[in-house]
Amino acid sequence: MSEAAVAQRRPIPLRFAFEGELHDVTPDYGEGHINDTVLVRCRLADGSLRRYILQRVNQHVFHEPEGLMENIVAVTAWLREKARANGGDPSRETLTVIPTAGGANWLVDENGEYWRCYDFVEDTVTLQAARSTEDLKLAGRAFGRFISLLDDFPAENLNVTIPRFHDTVHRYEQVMEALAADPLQRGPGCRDEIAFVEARYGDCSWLLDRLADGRLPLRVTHNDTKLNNVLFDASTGEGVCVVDLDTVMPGLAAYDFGDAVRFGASTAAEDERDLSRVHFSLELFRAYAEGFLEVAGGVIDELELESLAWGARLITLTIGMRFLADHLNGDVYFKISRPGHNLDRARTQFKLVQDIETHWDELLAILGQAHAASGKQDS
Ligand code: ADP
Ligand code: GN1
Ligand code: MG
Repeated sequence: MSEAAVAQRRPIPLRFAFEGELHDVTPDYGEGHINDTVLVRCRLADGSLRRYILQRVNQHVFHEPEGLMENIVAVTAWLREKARANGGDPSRETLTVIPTAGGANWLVDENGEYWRCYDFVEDTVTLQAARSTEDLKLAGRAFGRFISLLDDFPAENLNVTIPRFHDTVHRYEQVMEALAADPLQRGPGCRDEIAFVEARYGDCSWLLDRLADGRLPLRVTHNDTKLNNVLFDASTGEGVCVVDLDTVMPGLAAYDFGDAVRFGASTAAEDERDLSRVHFSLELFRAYAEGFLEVAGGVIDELELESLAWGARLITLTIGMRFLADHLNGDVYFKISRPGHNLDRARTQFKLVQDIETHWDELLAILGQAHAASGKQDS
């Protein structure tokens, strides 16, 4: 057998240029809904253990994994350079791609699966929910910094990894298509949710209309700004590293802001079944807005500020509609761990949308105050 053929049969972790000897692997690491994440530990010569994150790209979700990996390599190189220029620590402030033994940035196995590996950012914690308003403020700073550092990144160099990802009109249409097909006859069990969505059709294009006529700027955005996609420094609490870069694409600030608050400002888990526990907390919203605008406020004008509230309203609706469509389609996109899981998730999102609508004027007022407090509002 040729050397290349032998290399192809080795277990995946042995095909990356890890330091030390492979010690063990832990599958199903973290709580993401999309990729398969494996924790790899290697024993170094001095006896200590070094950790890595190994991930298989979900090709049901990402149809062009090479374009996705090119984005990640380009964006992490950019952020590493910025960290260096700002006197920061490039090995902690962005992901570091670990090459394969052959020196490539990703690996395609014999089944056509794509694998990539990152250095584990040590002495950090991942939060599934905010422990305090301070956590949300720090998350806001981390994502605000992310957008700011990529402000001058040439967006046209990025591949679009999922077309129309946060296009609310498109997501609405997908619900209606799923309902029309209704392969598992789940439609009748979702009448209230469908009615909820239908009643909001008129809202769906608020952001896209303003992007189309140039009133809102297209930026490089993360597009998946859940709290658990930030690594917080275990001692200082600062949001040091933004992870999960698969959906970094041209987008709107409202997408990143909205996705972060729909998850972070909720008083309950995304899949909470008891809806009486699910509220959109204005206190948590304020904390995130303050952190985000403290860092990114300087590049945001009055309409973009208002768009952040629309981001909260529409991205929450959008993700609720994606959960609902996936429920109707038979749970083919998001990982589930119980029957009805995606419907439960859709319901929490719609409850949050309702809360956001009820408190709309307060949200706008908080954004205005946080922008003013950042001292960077347009004069
Ligand atoms: P998914 O797309 O499935 O959400 P993520 O890339 O977000 O996958 O990874 C899942 C979890 O793994 C994260 O929430 C985080 O806790 C952890 N993680 C990912 N990358 C790293 C890293 N480089 N260092 C430490 N932890 C990481
Ligand atoms: C997925 O990969 P993860 O778990 O961070 C999804 C997001 C949703 C989120 C809902 C590529 O994010 O868009 O908002 O689940 N990612 C993709 O929890 O679809
Ligand atoms: Mg994630």
